[in-house]
Amino acid sequence: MTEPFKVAVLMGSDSDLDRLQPCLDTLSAFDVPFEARVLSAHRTPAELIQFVEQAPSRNMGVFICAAGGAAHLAGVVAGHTTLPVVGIPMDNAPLGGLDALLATVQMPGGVPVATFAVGGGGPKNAALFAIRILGLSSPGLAEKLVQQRAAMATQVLKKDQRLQDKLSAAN
Ligand code: RP5
Repeated sequence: MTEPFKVAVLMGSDSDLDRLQPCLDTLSAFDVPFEARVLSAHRTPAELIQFVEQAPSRNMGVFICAAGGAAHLAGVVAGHTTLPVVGIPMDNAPLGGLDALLATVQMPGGVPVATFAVGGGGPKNAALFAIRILGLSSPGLAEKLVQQRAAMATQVLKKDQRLQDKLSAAN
């Protein structure tokens, strides 16, 4: 059996970790193996590049990069690999993440970074997007994604039913 691809989850600082937790939790919920590292494009550039260059030989399939402020992490990673790179801009003070969003999303042509939302569902969606990429070569993961969507729809329909019941009771 071939070894499943791993996801490399990089964060620019340990101060990003709490907000990134939904990303790690989602990968765990799908049983997707990952390595999470604190590596900074600015503070540890040599170690970052070494990690990126070794990633294919260590069976990494996708990078997820979370950084705030002058967020160059995802872009620098994308410049050193042909693997897919997913960026999560972190919502740091004082600019609330707009700085990181623009730094992550405004990549020059030829160096793509799939950029997700600041805050909210961004970290979770980044994980789900990475899982969708890996699902292309894993029927088991693709099936789990189908189940996840069905479970989400069931939850929403239950909420709708509760609303309808409440409205009927009020009239
Ligand atoms: C970025 O700088 C990190 O991703 C973090 O969001 C931000 C601040 O880092 P700390 O000063 O909290 O270590 O590189």
